[in-house]
Amino acid sequence: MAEKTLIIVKPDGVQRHFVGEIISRFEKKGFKLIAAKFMQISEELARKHYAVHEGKPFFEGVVKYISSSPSMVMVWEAEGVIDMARKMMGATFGYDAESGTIRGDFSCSKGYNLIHGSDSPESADFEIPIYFTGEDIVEYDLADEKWLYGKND
Ligand code: IDP
Ligand code: MG
Repeated sequence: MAEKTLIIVKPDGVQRHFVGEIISRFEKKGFKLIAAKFMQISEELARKHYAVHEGKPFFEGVVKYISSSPSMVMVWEAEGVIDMARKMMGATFGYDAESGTIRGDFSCSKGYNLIHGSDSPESADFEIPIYFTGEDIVEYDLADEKWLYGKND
């Protein structure tokens, strides 16, 4: 089974109408969507998700931001998806992120940066079960997998 990552279109991404744009970029890249839930993340789940940042100056702010309005929460799968998705997202702050990345193209804010993506396999293993049960994850084959990965013989 290929690697999985948790991707969230954050409240500013939903409010600014970027759900389709972001899904489209990952689809075109060739990632496989295996779970999705449109939901307002509770303060409790936000605290759990960002527990690694507890005690940092921005912790309360990011908890408030992420629970302030609905988000599109998803799991995407591909070989090497975690690093590829992070590259496609760009650097954490919109004003630092390179053009061509999601944050670089559409965000110029510090805290409000449109999207979350797991930063390591360990983070993905911790984050995915916060939002999804095993039953929510849909395993299936993409018809073009052999073309995507060049395993055509
Ligand atoms: P990442 O989302 O690129 O992995 P992290 O350092 O894990 O960045 O921070 C988690 C989230 O917390 C960021 O995406 C951003 O929304 C928010 N954040 C991080 N640092 C700051 C800050 O210095 N000020 C305001 N918000 C911040
Ligand atoms: Mg992070």
